[in-house]
Amino acid sequence: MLTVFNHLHVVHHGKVEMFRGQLVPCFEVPARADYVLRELQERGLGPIESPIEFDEGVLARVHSQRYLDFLAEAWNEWVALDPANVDRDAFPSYWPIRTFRSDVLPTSFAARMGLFSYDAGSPLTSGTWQAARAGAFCALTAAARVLRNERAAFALTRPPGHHAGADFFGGYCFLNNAAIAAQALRDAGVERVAVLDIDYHHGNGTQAIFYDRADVLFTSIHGDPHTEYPYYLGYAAERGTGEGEGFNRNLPLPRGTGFAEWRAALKEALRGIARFKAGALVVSLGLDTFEGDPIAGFTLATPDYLRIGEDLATAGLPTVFVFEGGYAVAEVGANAVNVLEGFQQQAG
Ligand code: Q9C
Ligand code: ZN
Repeated sequence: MLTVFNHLHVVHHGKVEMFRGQLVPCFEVPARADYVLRELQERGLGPIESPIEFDEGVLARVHSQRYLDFLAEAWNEWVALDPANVDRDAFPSYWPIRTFRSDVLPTSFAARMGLFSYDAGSPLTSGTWQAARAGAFCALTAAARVLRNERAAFALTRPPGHHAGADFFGGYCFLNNAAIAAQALRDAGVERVAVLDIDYHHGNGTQAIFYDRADVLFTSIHGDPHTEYPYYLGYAAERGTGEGEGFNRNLPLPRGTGFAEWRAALKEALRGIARFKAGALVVSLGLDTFEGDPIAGFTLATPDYLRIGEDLATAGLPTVFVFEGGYAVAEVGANAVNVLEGFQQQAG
């Protein structure tokens, strides 16, 4: 399988995130992508290419312009507040929740930081914009290759994307790579695109982006948000709105779920995708469903990921895989590549 690797991922390198009142070392670290790259090379899964450049306007197909403008300048503004900030990750301190205004764009950087985010766990760093922008291009390159008749392609990038909405970051995500790839497939003429999110955490950003649309089916299998991040979205009753009603599908599973139950949910998700008659599939490939993941609660084992890849291939669709979460760093390579190899063997 073809991999498109965002070598600029490394310039997004958070030091700490807020957890239970303390700043703790980041879980979302550059080594994650490097382990996957090494495993791809060792197992000779296929060619590894670099992203091509796109016009930045393509990002505005999914994200609001004022959010993109904020992200592009955020680090400079953070350092302008205090030169000593150059050695500190940027975090929000204020959020405009219910009854506050979000139509006014404050001059204050701190106020805009909160307007465009929803948690204190997602450090913005000196290289965040460069890495995220190149990551979006990485996903777009993978989509372009699939449009040119590659059966599947893997966008290996970080920071991840599926928690980022049209105008907010959170959950370690800044630009929604999977949504950007799905929109590119639509814009190239694929009439119906399915996005299947198998990260442990609900893909709230992707859901929000496509919630009122019938041309992109969003399906997510994830930890029950009653107890799991992102808590405020991801419930089974969320089915889409307006024209999009019936084109959003959440399959939450309790913390502790093992592979048998998880795989039954995957098969249910794939039945829905088959009914939708998609022309292409985008997989948000999170590996934090692994039993050894430090921040998640399912119990999938490394060989299970081969079965996942095989099941995904049975959809018979041109497929773009986009790397998302997975924080058991030493095992994330084997788990990711197992999905891709299982897919490749089944697809033939
Ligand atoms: N101290 C993705 O998997 N909260 N994002 C974790 C751990 C945020 C996960 C708390 C989890 C976000 C892409
Ligand atoms: Zn996750």
